[in-house]
Amino acid sequence: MKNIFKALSFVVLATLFAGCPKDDTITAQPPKPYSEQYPIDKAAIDDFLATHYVTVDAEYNTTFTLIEAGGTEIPIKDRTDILKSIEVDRNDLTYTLYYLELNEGIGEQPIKVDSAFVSYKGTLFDGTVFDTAESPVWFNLQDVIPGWGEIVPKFKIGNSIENPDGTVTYENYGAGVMFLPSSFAYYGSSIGAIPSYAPLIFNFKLIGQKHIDHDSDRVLSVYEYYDPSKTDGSLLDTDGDGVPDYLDVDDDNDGVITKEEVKYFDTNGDKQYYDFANIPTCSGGSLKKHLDPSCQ
Ligand SMILES: [Ca+2]
Ligand SMILES: [Ca+2]
Ligand SMILES: [Ca+2]
Repeated sequence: MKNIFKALSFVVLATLFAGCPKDDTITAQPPKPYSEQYPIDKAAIDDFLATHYVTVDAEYNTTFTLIEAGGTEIPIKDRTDILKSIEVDRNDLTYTLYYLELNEGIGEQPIKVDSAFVSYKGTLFDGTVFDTAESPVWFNLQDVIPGWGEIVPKFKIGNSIENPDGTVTYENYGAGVMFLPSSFAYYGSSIGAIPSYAPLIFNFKLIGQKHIDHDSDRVLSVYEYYDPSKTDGSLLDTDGDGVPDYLDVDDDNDGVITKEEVKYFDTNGDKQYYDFANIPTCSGGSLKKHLDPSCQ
């Protein structure tokens, strides 16, 4: 499976995600309680998944069609081959987020605070397309609607091939569809064609990703974001000072900043920084030295 994007026809149609659309008017309704709105969104999503079937083309573009009375197509809710869900705690509620895994991808996987290079089509549940980017666009997943940060990191990027004519061929990339309750989208805001409290559908392709070093300590956040000893998505805070490692410039609170602890000098005497896997442990210790206050 592959898809060709014309690299030169790079058009950004993504103003919706920047939070300040150029031409669209934003209006905000008085906020509804999340506990009131989620059951409404969930019913709409469940109904959609029960009454529609999906067709997928060779480039992972999707079409959703209402199953006619007597129709024998398989509703999305029964597509156990591609339908997946995760549970996410937010606003004191536990949400079920449904998504379709059309292709997992083969390469690197962003985390929710990384940047992702994504093409997408956003639709309302009545089929209205409110935004589309056929060529991929870079997003920091922290800056866009919360659903993207939950679902996009479930996928991996693919590989790219530069063609002699300047185009780039992408293949084996992650591709999916997310069905988002409004609290994982724009909630009470009405933006362009998106009404307030609208659950949204995004068909997306994860073409590329960049791991970010949020605290500039030369350790990428992908290695210091989650606490590996927990399975609930807790953030890693090695020194327990309330500042998670990905934002803490001195992760073990030993008075020596992490950037100093992960540097070394090569045989030419030039300063280098260890790749994460190669950061040494303290003598006799099991923790990498920037996480172990017993050595610097
Ligand atoms: Ca870092
Ligand atoms: Ca800390
Ligand atoms: Ca330190």
